[in-house]
Amino acid sequence: MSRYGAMFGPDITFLGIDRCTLDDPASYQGAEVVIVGAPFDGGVSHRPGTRFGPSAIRSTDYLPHDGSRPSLPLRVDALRDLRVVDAGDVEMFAGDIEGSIAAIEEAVATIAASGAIPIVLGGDHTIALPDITGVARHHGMGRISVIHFDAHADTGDIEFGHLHGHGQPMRRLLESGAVRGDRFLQMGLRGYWPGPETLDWMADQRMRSYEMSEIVTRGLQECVDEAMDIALDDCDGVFLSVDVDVVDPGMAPGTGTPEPGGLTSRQLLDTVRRLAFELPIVGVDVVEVSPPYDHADITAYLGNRIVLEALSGIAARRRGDTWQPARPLLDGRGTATR
Ligand SMILES: [Mn+2]
Repeated sequence: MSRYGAMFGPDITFLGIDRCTLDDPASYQGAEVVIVGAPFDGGVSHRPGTRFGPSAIRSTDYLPHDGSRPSLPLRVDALRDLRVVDAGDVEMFAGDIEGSIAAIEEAVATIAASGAIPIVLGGDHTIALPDITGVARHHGMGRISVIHFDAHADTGDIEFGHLHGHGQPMRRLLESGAVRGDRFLQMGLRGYWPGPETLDWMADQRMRSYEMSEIVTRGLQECVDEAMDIALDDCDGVFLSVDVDVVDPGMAPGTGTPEPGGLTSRQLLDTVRRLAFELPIVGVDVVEVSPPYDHADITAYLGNRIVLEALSGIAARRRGDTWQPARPLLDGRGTATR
């Protein structure tokens, strides 16, 4: 599995954590999480640029890249409490969609087989197919649920004459049996795609999709509670697929297919943290960060924080903490949260 090295940005690791090489199992032996970059934007239907996403997500921060990030709400330091390493970017030529899919699937399957949780930095959403397939190869076809944050359903069939692209991975995952339709949860859909035929197909699969109007009316918390119950029913793990365009373009402008009216960055970060804490996460991807369309690194910062919230949630869960979202950080009586 070749590395791009400094192809789409400097060859650095996520916030300064140790690096590993997937061809050298000793370099990630015992790791609990392995981060890998998928700098691929050959599947986009509109604006490209996500090949620069992994570099932006790894490096965009105003704090030193010192391999330490103490979380204020969870009081863990995930980059230290977890054994987390960065495998660099998988070589993925934008003009070779099938070769790229095969390459990232192999990388993710290798990480999952080692016992570590893969966190994949995209890249366009085409990679959800190999990301989730790679994890399912280890945990069992149909044995993992997916919680998918996105403005778009990504369940297209044939687009532009092709089976693969960033609008189709979720259909391919259901067709292959990697994921059960009735364990596929979508949050944040909105706008004007897909049409009735595709929605009928999704309904036939027993998918559960929370459109933004339902989320706003019922409240995000209630929808997430319900989604978690479904995800945990007769499944062994949960894959979290986060398309940054689930967030409103005002808070995530750097993306290829922006759709107005999304979640706030605050809502997404709180939810990712909670899901990573409460669920047995077996894999994560963060996709569709497109730095050429970003402004003031807003979207790159958000991508970096999504990864940190997932890591912090996983770290707190492994420490055996109890979920206490409303506890004070400092209570004014001389006590700090622990
Ligand atoms: Mn999307």
